[in-house]
Amino acid sequence: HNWVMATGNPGKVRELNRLLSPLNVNLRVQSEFDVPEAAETGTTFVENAIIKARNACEATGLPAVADDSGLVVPNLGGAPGVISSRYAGEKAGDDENVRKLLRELVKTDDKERQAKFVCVMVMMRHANDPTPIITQGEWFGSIAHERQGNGGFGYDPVFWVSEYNCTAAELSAEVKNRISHRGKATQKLIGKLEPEFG
Ligand code: ITT
Repeated sequence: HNWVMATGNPGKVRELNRLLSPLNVNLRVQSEFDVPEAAETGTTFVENAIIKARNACEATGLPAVADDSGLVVPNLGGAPGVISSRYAGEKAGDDENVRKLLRELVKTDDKERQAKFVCVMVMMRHANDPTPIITQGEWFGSIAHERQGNGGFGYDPVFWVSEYNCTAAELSAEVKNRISHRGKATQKLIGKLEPEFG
């Protein structure tokens, strides 16, 4: 079986390749195909994940797995939320997004810096699949006062993981995958898929 990962984010691709390896499928990356950029017009992670999965199915004719994820900070009204990848603007990269987050939280105490990562995964067998498989994982932590570590991607250098006394960017890929929002969503997805594709 060929499946396409409906993402253009290399950090996600790296993690998903490992996480989905128990499935008996051949994972392809979206960049191998002519997949037009999906308009992420949803207000929820679920809506955007469905939009991306359907878009990749339509363009490739293959089953697709999409991941819509982001960081939620209650003290910022849930920001950056579904716009996590463009928090500091349409063309902003990880660096600028992290800088904006630190600026928004300047002079806050630890309780005001609580945060969670959210990941919704959607698997669609084809573009008109009436029963897509949808799972969600969350990872609770807090926002550090400055960057620490070089691993991972996105907001990892400022996502403080108290159980390990370090940021997500200082965890090994293996540990991050075991405890992260993406890891949890993927475990649930695999559980639901194994009867069909295991
Ligand atoms: P695709 O839509 O192509 O998958 P994207 O990066 O635009 O790529 P999202 O819209 O789902 O994906 O945005 C997710 C953003 O949330 C991502 O760019 C990071 O900034 C952040 N994020 C998600 N998971 C993360 C993780 O494990 N570590 C750090 N940041 C993460």
